[in-house]
Amino acid sequence: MTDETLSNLLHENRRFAPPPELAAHANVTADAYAEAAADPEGFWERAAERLTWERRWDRVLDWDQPPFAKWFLGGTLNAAYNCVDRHVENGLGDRVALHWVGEPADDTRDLTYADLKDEVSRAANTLLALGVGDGDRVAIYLPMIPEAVVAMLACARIGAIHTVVFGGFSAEALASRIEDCEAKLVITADGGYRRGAPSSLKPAVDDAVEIAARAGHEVPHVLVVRRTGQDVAWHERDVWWHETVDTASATHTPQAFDAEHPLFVMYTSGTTGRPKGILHTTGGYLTQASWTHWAVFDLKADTDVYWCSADIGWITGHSYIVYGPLANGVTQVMYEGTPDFPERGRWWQIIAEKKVSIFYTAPTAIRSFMKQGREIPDRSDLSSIRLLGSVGEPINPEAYVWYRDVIGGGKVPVVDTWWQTETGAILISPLPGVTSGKPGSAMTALPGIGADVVDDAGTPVPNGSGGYLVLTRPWPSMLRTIWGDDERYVDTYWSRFKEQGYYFAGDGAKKDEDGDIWLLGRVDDVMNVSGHRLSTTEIESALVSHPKVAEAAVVGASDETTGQAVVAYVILREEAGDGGPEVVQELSAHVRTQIGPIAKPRQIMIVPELPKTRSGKIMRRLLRDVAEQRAVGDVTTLADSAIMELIAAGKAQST
Ligand code: 6R9
Repeated sequence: MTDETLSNLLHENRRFAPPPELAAHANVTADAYAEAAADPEGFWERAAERLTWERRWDRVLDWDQPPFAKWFLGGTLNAAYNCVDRHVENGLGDRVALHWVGEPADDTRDLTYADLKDEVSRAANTLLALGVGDGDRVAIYLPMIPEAVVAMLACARIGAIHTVVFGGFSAEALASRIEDCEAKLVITADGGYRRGAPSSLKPAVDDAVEIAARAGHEVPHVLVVRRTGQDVAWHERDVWWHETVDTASATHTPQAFDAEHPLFVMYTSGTTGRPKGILHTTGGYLTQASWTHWAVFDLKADTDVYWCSADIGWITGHSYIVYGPLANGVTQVMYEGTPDFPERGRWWQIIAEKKVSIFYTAPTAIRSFMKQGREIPDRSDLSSIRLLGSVGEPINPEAYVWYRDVIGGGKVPVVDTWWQTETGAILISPLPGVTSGKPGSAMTALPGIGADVVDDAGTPVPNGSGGYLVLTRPWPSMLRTIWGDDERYVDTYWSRFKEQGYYFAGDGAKKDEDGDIWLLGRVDDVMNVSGHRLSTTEIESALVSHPKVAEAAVVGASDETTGQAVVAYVILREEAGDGGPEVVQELSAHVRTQIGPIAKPRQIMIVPELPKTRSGKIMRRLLRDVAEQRAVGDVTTLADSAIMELIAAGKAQST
């Protein structure tokens, strides 16, 4: 990428210094950067000491055969013991681990760390009785209920490898994951609650197990939690959770496993082709998930109440609901439902009621709240909040400032955390007691992490320029491979900058004049308009900075004259009405003044919704299909597949 390419980005001069009180007591100070730079392995070794190991490692990092890393060689530990038992042994058994909030009003459950230890032990004994053991794979297809956490930890406790599949995925998607990792057990529920009504899960599992059987893979058992009480078909392979786990012994002695013992496989979609089973192992993953959770959120486990709104079927749920927070022994909120049920203020009511102090969510959620207006959160007392986090997509400066002002009372740090399923834990983020945050920037690599922005040839770009985000050093929670496909692992992540030995993240990024990093979206989201490279994020942020716009998605559609042309899909804020040709003109002019004439959209479409994956990422691929007047491609990973029909039927306004 050349300099002019992404040079327009964001005339953003706002800075938010850490609150002095927070900085004075921060878990991590500026010294950490220098310490880690001087000795990254020593730095991670100290982070690993925050965990309880049965046997200490002999060597921190084995990078003798890149890109296949081994961390904490010779060390042994049990992840579930670290997340549960050790807190009970340390006298914290009565501390609430999960304030679980069901979607139906008044359906709540509190589990202490002692409760969790009993539940996980019972579930571990049940899995063993079902013939699941060390190294076996278990697929988990559950709603956001405590049993999902228990099931994951029960696997970890006995050395079984879990693969959590988001409850909204289809039977086919579930089947392909079951087949790919040859799961020996599926853990599911009769159903879950979604917007006030029970929605079934078990029929999809029944279908998936049959699809897998036809492909030659038999699943011996399905363990079923009764959540909604709805009728389910029953097969010989099925067993009820309440008839097995609830009656099992609560005594189970965890065994220590090798630091490199596989902990889980998380499937993530590539740009094309089959989903990739990203493999994470035990010691390095738990070290970095727990250290980053403590450092980036400045966690005070004795007093904080933490809430991450992600689903457990997403990597964020793994690292920042299950492994990081529980390894750190904090009290957290876990919520089953959608943000707006039974009313739009549901999240804010939960924050007020549980006195949540640290809240972690995604830009897509923030933008949809912006759209509804601040009156809704303003009705709840959000004064308990002392830190906010964002993950999943670049956060537009306007969304950042709204989040900080409206949810954070204009005074709390916002940490914009960049990472991936593959990275296992946060790699680029402000440190809340150190960094003066810039709205829209994930700022700098955390201590112990090597990140850079390079050009096509792999040479670091100067400040003020854009290119590709790379990771220059191995890190403890890095993926170890793609399940069953080492070659695809090497090709996907390590071949683009082979010579330099860099990990290719697939994201475009820019270093600003201070050297701080701005993420610009996936590389395939970079457009080329008349030879100028433009990032979708940049134009989306310009649109979102207009007072009438709630959310925007931009794609590059092929264009006979310019190569690609900018096509924008815009959701208006409620007070802006339905829009009309004047609004479209106004938005077009706004982009022109914010970025320049080159970025002016060829077409702006006002739409009621945008197509998103379940983890909140906009599926620009589908919007590109509409923009290029093609039949819309595969919609199976959409959270709501009806949205594409709405968009196709929506008012298309050309500029
Ligand atoms: C954790 C997670 C990874 C991709 C990543 C990037 C985007 C995540 C971001 C961000 C800008 C951030 N992404 N966090 N982009 N700023 N703070 O989201 O994992 O589902 O694997 O997605 O998400 O494009 O490459 P995953």
